[in-house]
Amino acid sequence: MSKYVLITGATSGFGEACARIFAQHNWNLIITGRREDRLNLLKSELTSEFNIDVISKVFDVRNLDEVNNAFQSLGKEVQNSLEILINNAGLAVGRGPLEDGVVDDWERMIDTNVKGLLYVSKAIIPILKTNKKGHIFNIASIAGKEVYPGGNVYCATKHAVDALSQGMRMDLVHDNIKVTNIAPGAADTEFSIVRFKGDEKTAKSVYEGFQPLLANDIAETIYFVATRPAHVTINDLVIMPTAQASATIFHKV
Ligand code: NDP
Ligand code: 8X3
Repeated sequence: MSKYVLITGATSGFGEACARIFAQHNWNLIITGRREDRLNLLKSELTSEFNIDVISKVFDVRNLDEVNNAFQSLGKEVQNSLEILINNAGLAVGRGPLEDGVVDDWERMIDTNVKGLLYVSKAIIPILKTNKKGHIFNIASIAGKEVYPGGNVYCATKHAVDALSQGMRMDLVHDNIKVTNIAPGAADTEFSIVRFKGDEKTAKSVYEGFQPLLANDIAETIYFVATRPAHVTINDLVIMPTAQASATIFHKV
């Protein structure tokens, strides 16, 4: 049976682009997210175009029971062929000084970016260990390498992802499981629309005056890393728009 890649947050942005690129290379997919309509559309498009198996699982990564139920129902054959987990589901909500922060925004970010990634990893790592090989990609951010004004809680969650990538690598080195931390700079996905709660004007302004990364830039990189020889692991990648030098320094025209 062909190999499976499991992608969380496949309904838009990096996750959807990863689904497309792995499908193009004949990988079977397990795609997840909360928006069932989008998962169904992607599933029917990729199944018919590439003649692959696409399993879609609708759940919220913040809900431990939903995460465990989703993966308990994976068949043995699928589990045996699962090679890659892309921990991508995540979000920023709000940007501003800590004292003005909305507690519910903080909880959404911490519960999704940190606890959700942990729940999914805990469910999937035993499968990879049984298979005696695997590759976990954790989508962190430049916000996991640097902190910027108003980024406080989001940056903290992405620093946590960076730390978890390092910790997983140590825990899994004896199990032939690769762990790659991916840290992108500004990428034009639905990220800013979500961050600014539907305020399209503010979201658009984030990407004005320079060429941001596109979702496919990240997907291509992940596919490249995933297809290195068995003895080669790329541990940690910072991927920036050419016009971005740091979390806060942009060349805008
Ligand atoms: P998008 O908003 O386009 O995609 C986010 C994905 O995460 C969606 O598929 C969404 O699915 C899923 N998701 C969010 N919350 C949950 C949840 N509670 N349960 C399940 N799925 C969830 O943004 P990006 O593609 O840009 O973001 C992907 C990752 O990349 C995130 O971790 C983000 O922090 C990170 N990142 C983004 C950068 C950028 O500039 N765009 C730069 C660096 C890192 P659904 O809503 O259907 O549940
Ligand atoms: C998303 C990029 O710069 O908003 O992680 O933190 S940034």
